[in-house]
Amino acid sequence: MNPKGQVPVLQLDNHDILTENAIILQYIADQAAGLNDKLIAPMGSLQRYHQLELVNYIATELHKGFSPLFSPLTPDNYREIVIKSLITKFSYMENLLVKRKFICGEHFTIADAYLFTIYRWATAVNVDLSQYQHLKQYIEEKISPRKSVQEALTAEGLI
Ligand SMILES: N[C@@H](CCC(=O)N[C@@H](CS)C(=O)NCC(=O)O)C(=O)O
Repeated sequence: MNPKGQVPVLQLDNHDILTENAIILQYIADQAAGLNDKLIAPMGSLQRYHQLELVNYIATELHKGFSPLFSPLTPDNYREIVIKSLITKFSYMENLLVKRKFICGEHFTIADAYLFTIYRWATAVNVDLSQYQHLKQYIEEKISPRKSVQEALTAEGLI
């Protein structure tokens, strides 16, 4: 379905398809306007661009930072470099969460949904994030218990 041969891909009711995490997340948030106006800030507001800054950081620095760790072809010495770099990049999230309830501020946004997914990969590929206590607490107490998160994990066969 995705000419790029990647996930995610979202097929719309009119059969059009959307790709790229950061774009699909914005689309879903904009569709939910009226039901949940807090998933992303209004178009044109500075707050929206700050939220998208975080979504982009998660996409380009964290998400794609993991990619070499999923390949059996990655040499061990390069794997070590990648792990070190990822751990450093997660410190930015930890530092934000010292002062914030959620990654963009006071409420759940698309950036939290994305960060939760990427954080879970760390365990699978031996990236030890245990030093980041605020991040761990946020994941375990604020994100994981959400009904929609549990439903999504169940639907994906992950719990
Ligand atoms: N630029 C894409 C990257 C998505 C991506 O890296 N997807 C991975 C899975 S997490 C994938 O499909 N990898 C298979 C491949 O690249 O061949 C996005 O941001 O959505």
